[in-house]
Amino acid sequence: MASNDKAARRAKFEGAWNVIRDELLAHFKSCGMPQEAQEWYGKNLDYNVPGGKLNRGMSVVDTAEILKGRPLSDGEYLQAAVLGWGVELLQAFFLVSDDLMDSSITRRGQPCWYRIPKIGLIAVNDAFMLESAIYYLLKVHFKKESYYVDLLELFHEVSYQTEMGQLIDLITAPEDEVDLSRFSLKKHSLIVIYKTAFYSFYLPVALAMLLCDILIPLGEYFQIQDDFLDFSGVPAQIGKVGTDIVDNKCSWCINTALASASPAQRKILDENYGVKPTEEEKELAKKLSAGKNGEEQGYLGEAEKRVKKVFEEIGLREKYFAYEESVYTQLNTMIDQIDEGAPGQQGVLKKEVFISFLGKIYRRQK
Ligand code: DMA
Ligand code: MG
Ligand code: MG
Ligand code: MG
Repeated sequence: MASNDKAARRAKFEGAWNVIRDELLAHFKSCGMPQEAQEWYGKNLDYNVPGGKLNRGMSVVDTAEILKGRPLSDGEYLQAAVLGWGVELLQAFFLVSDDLMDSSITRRGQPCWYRIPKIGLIAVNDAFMLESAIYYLLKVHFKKESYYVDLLELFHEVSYQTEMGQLIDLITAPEDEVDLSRFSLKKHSLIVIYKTAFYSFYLPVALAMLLCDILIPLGEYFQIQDDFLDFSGVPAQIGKVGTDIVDNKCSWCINTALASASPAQRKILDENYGVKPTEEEKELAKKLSAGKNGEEQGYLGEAEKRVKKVFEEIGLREKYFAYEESVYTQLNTMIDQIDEGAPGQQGVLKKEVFISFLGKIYRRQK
């Protein structure tokens, strides 16, 4: 990546911070907070959030683009940037408190926040407010998304892990009691994985995955296969008797059929979809299967047969095979666009993972 390109990406990400910062301050003001407090909160945000390298925050946006395989739309960019600045807010929350606990002097080339005159221990509450800002932003920008709870849980879990890491960091190294026998590389590894690795490397990529997961379209394809096999598969092959038609399920098959049914076919579907076999049909099925339970053998009632006939007339099988080939091509394109990074680089997404997932389900028969 050219360095000016990198600078432009950074400038764009910083531009999103201005929007996000204004949103936070406008909400704070709308709660009736006095002018003096608005200034305090504004200084807290400006001093502690945007001054770092921004690697963590920007990697949410970068990963989202890699996963999408194309530039993000304006709306997608803002959402990715909110998650990115969420990571930076989390980092700011940890750093303000870390500096207090470590009795540090400077951070990012300036005095630590708690050492600014009049701040002192109020920095504890300022740190809490940086953390809470994350959840305000998530609510505003993601409340309507299906993965909103996943985002909340991810931030909560990673925060908890980081706090565990900070605890073992602090109690392994009490400032007033040197005892090197407490140390070991194993202990060190545990400390650094918990206090740094989860929130710095795992969190940004995991957030981007929630935002635009290739595993979501893959999972969608998998379920459409399941719907189709419910109609087309025989019990000996799929290991179960399909019940979607009789159960009135909102399956890929009925919805695809409805999209191209003639009025006459539509009438048959309306009258027969979701209609259970009659008692006589069940009896007949039992007889035909010579005492065995007819339902387990997959004998069909007349209503279900009529639905299946319409599915065949509509060419559902051909439509399914066409869908399968097109989704397969699309998923392969998405996988191709995954940037694996330099060999040995940390935190990269290996194409192999997705190729193997797709290979496991492509053209599956059960
Ligand atoms: C940093 O550990 C961990 C968190 C969660 C901020 P540290 O105290 O070694 O960091 P620094 O050297 O930046 O104070
Ligand atoms: Mg420290
Ligand atoms: Mg520390
Ligand atoms: Mg350190």
